[in-house]
Amino acid sequence: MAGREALLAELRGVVGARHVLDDEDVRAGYEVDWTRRWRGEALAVVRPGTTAEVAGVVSACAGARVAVVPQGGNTGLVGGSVPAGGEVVVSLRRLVDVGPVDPLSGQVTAGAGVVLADLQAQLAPAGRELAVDLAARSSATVGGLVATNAGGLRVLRHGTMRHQVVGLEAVLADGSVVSRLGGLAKDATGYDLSSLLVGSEGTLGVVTAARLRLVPTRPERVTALLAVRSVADAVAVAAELRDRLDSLDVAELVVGPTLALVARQRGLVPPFAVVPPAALLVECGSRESAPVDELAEAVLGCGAMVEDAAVSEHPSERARLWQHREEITEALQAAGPPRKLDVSLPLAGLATFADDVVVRVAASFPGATCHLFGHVLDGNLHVNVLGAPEGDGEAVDALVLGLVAAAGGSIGAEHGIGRAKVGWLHLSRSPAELAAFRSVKGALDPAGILNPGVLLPAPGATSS
Ligand code: FAD
Ligand code: 2HG
Ligand code: ZN
Repeated sequence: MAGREALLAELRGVVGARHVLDDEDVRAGYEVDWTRRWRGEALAVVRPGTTAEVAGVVSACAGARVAVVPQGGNTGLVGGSVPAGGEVVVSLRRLVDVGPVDPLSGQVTAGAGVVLADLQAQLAPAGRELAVDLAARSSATVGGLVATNAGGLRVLRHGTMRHQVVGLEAVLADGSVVSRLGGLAKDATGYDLSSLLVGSEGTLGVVTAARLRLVPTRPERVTALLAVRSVADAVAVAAELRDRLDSLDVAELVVGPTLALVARQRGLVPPFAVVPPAALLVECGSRESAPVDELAEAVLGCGAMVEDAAVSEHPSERARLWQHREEITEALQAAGPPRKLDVSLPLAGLATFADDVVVRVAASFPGATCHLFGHVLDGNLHVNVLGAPEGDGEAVDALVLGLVAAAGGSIGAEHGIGRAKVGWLHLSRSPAELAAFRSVKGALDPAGILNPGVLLPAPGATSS
């Protein structure tokens, strides 16, 4: 207890008393994750306002042998952003500086706490944007997007967050600061620490700022919701549209039962006479005029695979079409809680997996239903299982992730491993890879104070 009080006093000295939250009620929102499956009591929540303060906080915690949980918008879906018990939560949300857009390099530097939607709003006058977009845009932060290597809705065109990061500034476990914010497009001077931190889920360093590559906005947009006959046809149609349309930004799959669920839960009316076996939400963008004819022609070229289509270039109607895709996570949470799995498959095996997993889950867990949707051209399916008998959650995960591994897929496509998938990492990573992971972790964080129990099992009780 004396150690706790001494640490709190030191933390107050670093960030100021009002940014050390140790009151139970004030801490509460930082202690439970978005899914409400993961929660734990923090020793305190600390809100540093500068990189130097982050370094001071990490040093103080390292000195006291107290673990640190970095937290951004707390929208993560694998339990990596909340404490297990006894850690200091370091909220980066006050690091909200956005530098000027460099028109020559097309880059910007943003603080870790900048919320994605705010960043896009600040970039808009320069006619540029970050290429990563996702439904959690009004809360997810730059630091969280980097730390999870977030994917989202535009990966087919621009890649994941990794591909947008030119360099990072971060605080390492000993409190030292590493910084690569100079914006050099080429830099072959050894290990790429920035890249190593991307997707490290707060286990190797606390990201304080990112130098980001931007893309020109394509504000003239056309959106279509296409009814297709099967997941196999959805894959084929999406690939056909990608090959025909330079303007294609988005191709999102929603299977029929999931379309019906989101409509029911959110009071939406799908724009089809009957709910199809699967639907594809596609969107094209242009700087001049919405490529409506181009999209229509390409869709017609897909022949009988597309049974029906709702198309619009008008913002309010486009937003209505998007609701059938973007509101799925909220709808599942309201109907659930669901067992949430985020997997990727080789594209050639995606449809077979999608068909198999539905049948196998229903057969093994009476009353359970599989809801499938995702970023189809990335081979990324979100598998949410509703209605599995109480206590069968781990068995559901085992069945689904076993099928994924057998099909040559990944058990974690874009949400990360967090606490939720630690026990399954061996299905996607070899013993040699896991040993290398442990070596990297041991070298950069020998005392194991950065997010213990996330991504890799905690080596021992280092968290308090
Ligand atoms: P948090 O949830 O706060 O943290 C996530 C992880 O990053 C934790 O391990 C945390 O410790 C670590 N972390 C956070 N900030 C830092 C930092 N500054 N330095 C080091 N580590 C840090 N994800 C996708 O990839 N694609 C999607 O399409 C998508 N859609 C979503 C839709 C909804 C409705 C919701 C709720 C979530 C969605 N997500 C999606 C998941 C989530 O939004 C992303 O993982 C996002 O990147 C998390 O950002 P955050 O700021 O909320 O991070
Ligand atoms: C999405 O693509 C997110 O909407 C969330 O990655 C997926 O809720 C999910 O399972
Ligand atoms: Zn997703």
